[in-house]
Amino acid sequence: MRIRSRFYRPATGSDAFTDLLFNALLGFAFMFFVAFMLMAKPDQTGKIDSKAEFIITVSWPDFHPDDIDVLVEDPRGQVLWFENKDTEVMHLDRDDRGSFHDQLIIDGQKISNPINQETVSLRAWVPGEYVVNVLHYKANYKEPVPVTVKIEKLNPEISLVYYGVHELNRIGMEVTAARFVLDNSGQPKSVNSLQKSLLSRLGPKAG
Ligand SMILES: [Ca+2]
Ligand SMILES: [Ca+2]
Repeated sequence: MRIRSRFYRPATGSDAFTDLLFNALLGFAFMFFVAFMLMAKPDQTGKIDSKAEFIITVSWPDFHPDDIDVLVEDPRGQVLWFENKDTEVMHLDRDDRGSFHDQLIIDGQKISNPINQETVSLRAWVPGEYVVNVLHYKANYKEPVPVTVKIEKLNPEISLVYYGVHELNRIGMEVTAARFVLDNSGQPKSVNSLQKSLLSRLGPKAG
């Protein structure tokens, strides 16, 4: 690489050393660039797919320390949850763990993000039944936690498929908030809350 060609002089011992130094600097600059690119890689968590067809929002009171999880089974039997945040058609934005890891540093000041929310987007839909469960993964109090579940269809305009509040009061408690069937045109039918455990199918890590 003739980077120094504008300043060409006959090569001397010190020039060879300068070349070596310059190449080493280039190497460092390249490594720094690569490291920066890795650091600057956008964090996919918290991102909502703007092309989603349906959004499922599970939330519980601000600043509450408990960890609640959403689990969604699609018509093909695939289950989306914190151990499996992506399927072909569904995406979970993040595993909100209550107040754990909710501290932010803004202008040198440590503040707590009050929000407790997990959001599932359905990028596409397939006909059949979806099951939406909520799980009390970590409990800190004996009092029940009110968990709000909202399911919205986004296209062609936002419409509510389901809205309800479910109380969870112990570790491992799993509740089916809603089951709904999408017909061949993507229209939600027969919304109900018949209980169905998804956790029992997910192996020893669950609970
Ligand atoms: Ca969670
Ligand atoms: Ca939180």
